[in-house]
Amino acid sequence: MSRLVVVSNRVSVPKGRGAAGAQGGLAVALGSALRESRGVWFGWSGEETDHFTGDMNMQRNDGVTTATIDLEPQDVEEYYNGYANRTLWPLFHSRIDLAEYKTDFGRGYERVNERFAETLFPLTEVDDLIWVHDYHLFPLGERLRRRGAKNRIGFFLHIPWPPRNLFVSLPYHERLVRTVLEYDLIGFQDEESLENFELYCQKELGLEIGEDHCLDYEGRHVCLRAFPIGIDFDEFMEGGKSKQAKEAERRIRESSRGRSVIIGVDRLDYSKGLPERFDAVGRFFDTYPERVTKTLYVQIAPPSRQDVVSYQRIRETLEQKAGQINGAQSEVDLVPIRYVNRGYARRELFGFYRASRIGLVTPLRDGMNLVAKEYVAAQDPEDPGVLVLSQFAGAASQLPSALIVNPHSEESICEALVQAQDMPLEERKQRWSELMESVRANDVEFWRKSFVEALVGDAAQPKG
Ligand code: ADQ
Repeated sequence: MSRLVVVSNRVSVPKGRGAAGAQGGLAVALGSALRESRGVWFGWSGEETDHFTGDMNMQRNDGVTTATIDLEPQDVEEYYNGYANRTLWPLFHSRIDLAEYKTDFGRGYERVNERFAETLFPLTEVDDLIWVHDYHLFPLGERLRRRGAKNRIGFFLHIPWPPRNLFVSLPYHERLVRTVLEYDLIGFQDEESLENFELYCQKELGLEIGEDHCLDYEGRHVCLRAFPIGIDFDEFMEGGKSKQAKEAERRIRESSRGRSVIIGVDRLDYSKGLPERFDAVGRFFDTYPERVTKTLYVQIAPPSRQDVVSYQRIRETLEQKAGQINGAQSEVDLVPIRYVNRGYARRELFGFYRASRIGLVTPLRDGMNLVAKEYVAAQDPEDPGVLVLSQFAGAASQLPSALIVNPHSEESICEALVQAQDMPLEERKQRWSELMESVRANDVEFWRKSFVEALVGDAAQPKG
């Protein structure tokens, strides 16, 4: 078994299965694979240093080695806040109106990827499998190759790959894609992203791609595939049995006093469609005044990326909208929207989801969206709630039994809310069991195994 080397922007220290859960699902999923292969997880510590030295902080926790580096303030500004979060994130979520194309950002991005390569390369061994994650690190594979890495190197993109006509607005787009083609395996969340990438390669670079989604590029065999990510199903379900989960469920049930609860759980990010969702809920209350006293909308949205102006703006917008709707609809003893700016442990989320009749997930663009899958997994099989899901989340193609909506359309969301509130038990059970089957089968372990097997498996094929 080859050793697995995982690289991502940030490293979260895996604590092992069953550990109380502030850690991400990815940490749990990759943690077991890293443990089994005595692997290493490499990335930025999240800390800053005056002068980059390339010194690594190596730690071993529960059988997993993590290696992290500190970055200079200018790196963080240009690479992380800049190119990653102000250029690529908006562009890849089809928000070119928010994408900033600044030369300094591009330079910082290249510099940090070089720093990653410079420190990581001496750590690697010839037969390590290297798995690079996400848009922060597109050029890393190429940087490692330049230093002589002959390893199998895979890349997985957690966010959507944008349509070609938007992507070409990125200065030096061709250079970026050519660096991506240095990986042996490139994974996307869904078929649409895969198609967008393929179309770009065919039309802009004149490359031929086989029916097996592989191509020969500069003497190497490169494969492209969709690997839809899932939740850590077993861990999530185990957490659902905890005291924390039960207590969280009780809090919502008791305080909602029989009202039908709609829940939204999102990072505070413009890609998640929150202002549009608030408007749709406002319209729902305006259109169906008799439902106001029977409904409670709980939106949990912890702030993220606070250093970026567009994130500060969206926060203000939402505070305003929540205030307006509550101002118009509240009674002295009733407030229809609870808008909460903090995160909760996954176990508590389980309880919140379970107490809610409707899971409202309406991103304008989303690579996958794991909240949709968590909502399904948390339901009571005897009395399950209804998932209302945006057609623009990667999860939509995996969860067609949800009520699929257009997140830009207030009517579409409103109608789905009415349909969900009025849905008979039999239909709810039928839809839920179809959704649950997909969530269970396509869990994060399946995702990880499929990717790693494809990365190893393709090695058996003759090159170029
Ligand atoms: P995110 O944009 O962060 O991830 P998402 O998949 O919805 O989006 O959430 C990831 C995790 O964060 C979920 O497990 C969820 O429980 C947790 N989370 C979200 N809001 C929370 C809150 N308010 N409190 C506590 N926890 C919260 C990116 C891509 C997604 C893709 C994932 C994984 O943007 O499309 O699904 O990576 O690949």
